[in-house]
Amino acid sequence: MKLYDGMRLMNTQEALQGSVIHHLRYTLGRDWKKASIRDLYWAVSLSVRDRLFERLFETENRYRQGGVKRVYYLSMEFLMGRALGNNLCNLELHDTFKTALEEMGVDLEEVQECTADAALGNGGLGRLAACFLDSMATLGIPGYGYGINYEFGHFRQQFCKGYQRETSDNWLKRGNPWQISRPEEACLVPFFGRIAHTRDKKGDYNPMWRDWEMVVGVPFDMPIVGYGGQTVNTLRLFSAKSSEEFDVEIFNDGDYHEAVKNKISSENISKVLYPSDYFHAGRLLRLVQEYFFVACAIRDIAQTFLRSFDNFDIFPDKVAIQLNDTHPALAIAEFMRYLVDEKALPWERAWSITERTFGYTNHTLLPEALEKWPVSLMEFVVPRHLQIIYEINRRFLEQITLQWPGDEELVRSVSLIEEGEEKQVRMSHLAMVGSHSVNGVAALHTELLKNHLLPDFYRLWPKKFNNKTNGVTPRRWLLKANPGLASLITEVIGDGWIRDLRKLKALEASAEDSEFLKRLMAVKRANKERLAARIWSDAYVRVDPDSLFDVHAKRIHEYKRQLLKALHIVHQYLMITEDDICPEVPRTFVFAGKAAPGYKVAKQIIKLINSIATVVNAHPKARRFLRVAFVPDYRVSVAEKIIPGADLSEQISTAGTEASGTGNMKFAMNGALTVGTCDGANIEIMNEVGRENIFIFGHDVAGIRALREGRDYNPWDIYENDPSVKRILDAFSGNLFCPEDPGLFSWIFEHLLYGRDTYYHLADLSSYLLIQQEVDRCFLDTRKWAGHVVKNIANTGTFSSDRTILEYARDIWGVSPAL
Ligand code: 26W
Repeated sequence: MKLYDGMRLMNTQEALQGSVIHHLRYTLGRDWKKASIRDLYWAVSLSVRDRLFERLFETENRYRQGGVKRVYYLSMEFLMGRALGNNLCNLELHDTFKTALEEMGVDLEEVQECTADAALGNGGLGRLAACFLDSMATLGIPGYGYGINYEFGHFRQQFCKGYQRETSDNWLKRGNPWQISRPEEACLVPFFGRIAHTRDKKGDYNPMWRDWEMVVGVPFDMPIVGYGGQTVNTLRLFSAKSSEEFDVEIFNDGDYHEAVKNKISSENISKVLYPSDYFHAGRLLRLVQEYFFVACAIRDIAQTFLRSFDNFDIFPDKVAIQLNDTHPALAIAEFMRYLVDEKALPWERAWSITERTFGYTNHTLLPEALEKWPVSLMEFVVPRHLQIIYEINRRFLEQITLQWPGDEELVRSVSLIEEGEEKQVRMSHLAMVGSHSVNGVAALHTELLKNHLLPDFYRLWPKKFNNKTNGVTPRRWLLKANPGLASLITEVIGDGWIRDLRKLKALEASAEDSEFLKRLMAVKRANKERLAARIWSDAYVRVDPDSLFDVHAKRIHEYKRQLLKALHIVHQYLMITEDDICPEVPRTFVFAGKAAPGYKVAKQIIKLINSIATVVNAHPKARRFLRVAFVPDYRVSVAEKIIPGADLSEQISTAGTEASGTGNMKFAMNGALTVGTCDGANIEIMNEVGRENIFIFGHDVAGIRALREGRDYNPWDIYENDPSVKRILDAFSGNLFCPEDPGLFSWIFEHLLYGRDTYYHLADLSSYLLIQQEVDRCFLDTRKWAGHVVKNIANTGTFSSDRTILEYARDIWGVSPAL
């Protein structure tokens, strides 16, 4: 026994080479001489995985022996990206492996490039979850991700005549060396059925959930290694499989059921990630997914707890569950059902345990993103949970009425059930009532939550509300994505920043050091060359690395205002072609991002940008100063290439709409200057780097509110009074960018002028154009620009997800590192 426990794999070059050959021959059955690049990827990954498992067992022993409190991060999305490079980086084995493979004639970079991203998320929310897993493992916090093992991840994006085309992402087609299935820990999840209103022996009401159908949830574990390799946590993703019973005809009860018959078969549950964020469509399969996932998670969490403890009263001392938005909020009802129905706990005790266990994070203020489920749909899918939600609500409203007798308006506004033609369950209310903590993801966002989105709840429980400004992991977003910058930083201030990003502050001492600034800009230049090559291979646009790389990369949404960026480009183009004014600073405008397949305006914006690119890039004069490139299929691995090569980071959402943003942090950390509105974490970035090192423009939240409430936003005035605005908009109605398809973009003219522009593009346009002139002036003075770059990098320390996680651990979870 002792011998096995002490077993250690060697990390010398020879040992690594031996391990790769061993896996090629004996795990994969491949002859070394005939191995394909994919075979090599597998062999290398399995060799790395062996090393992870050693630490995984060690970590689990440490946690069990310590009887530690565990954190479960429940999220419908985990945008992990590629695993191999990140694991090598965190194990500090990258260089050894690289040389070991080089000696064998294998290029590690090429091996990594041949693999798909794990794209189990849409954008910010999913990537935040991935950064959090990295930070928890790095800090030695016993934290587990729980989610769905979608067979198809986020769709792949292609452009066809400038329009977005979606193709499916069959990322598991060739297997996945990083996933270990655990069929022995599969769990059974009941769905559908009805409630029998029975009584127990004492005559008390004792409802029974009957005639349900079972689905099996099979866990797949992905090891998550922290930097330095001491801790390996896991991300547990569930796949749905049918149970024998499930195939029985079940939808035979009325028209509604008939209509959805065959639509849901158990394998479909984990088939595909819903690709639309910020829009709650209320689809049956989505509700089924949400329930399936939380039911698996709760069973699993309870099982783990019961392996070490037997008294549920200490559950909140041993378990914290964090809800990543409302998508997993049914976990609250499921946990209550588990405690009351399966463990026979009295309601009050169960409720107190539940409340002390859960925390809820809100990630968006947009009303169309807020989840509400029709009561009828819930009754169909999870009848027992609906009953429990009603009981939670009854008790909650009773308490409200006691405290504020007669305040009907308050009762209606905080109720978990929205009355109306179709009664709906408000998932954010369920999440808030069932949690001891509610947090926003940036200071401004939390203030808006408290005072505008949820003022009644804030009045009820001011202490529940708290802010946790987002962060990003410096391991993936600096050390791995930008090795040139990382080694320069390490050379100057040592490598302490990798674990403690605030140490970057020490770089400020070099802000005046010409030699350092030169080297810094040489790193940027090399990254821009790499990016230029990528833009050529992926977007077929030749760009000049000496030009200013101006980047807008994120999901396409009206509130993020890609359209405002487009207006700026059109303005520049018209100045060159009509006024004969040539910009002093040539620019390369880079766009990247996907539109939800059903979001028509967002898809039109993509087409518009591609059309602008076609016209601008072909114009003999304009192309000397401007290039426009839309890089297709934005994903984690592409972000890792784009962000280090950016000079300018566009964070131009309408004030009060972007909860936080995390791309803004990644760009600043990688030495891009930000042009941004007073929105989300931009404000905190400004406070950290200093007002003089960032380009802030446009209306702030109060200004936007005044426009909205005062009804004095008249875009026509702006159009009539500002000739450059008029000219830009006329270009859209005049078919300048769609000569072959007249009228294609006239909607933009109408959209922005006829009062349907809820994101106030024209209100911010003039200050946006002005600040861009300031950007140009600054860029011309290379030394000054470089100084700003240093100030940015040096002051992004607070935006490490390590800081964020330590705050969650301290304020919400009550856990500490178990090292
Ligand atoms: C129901 C469909 C749906 C799916 C996803 C609605 C809403 C979402 C997410 C909450 C949207 C999202 O990703 N929000 C982003 O979360 C990031 C991490 O906190 C923030 O940085 C972004 O500002 C926020 O838009």
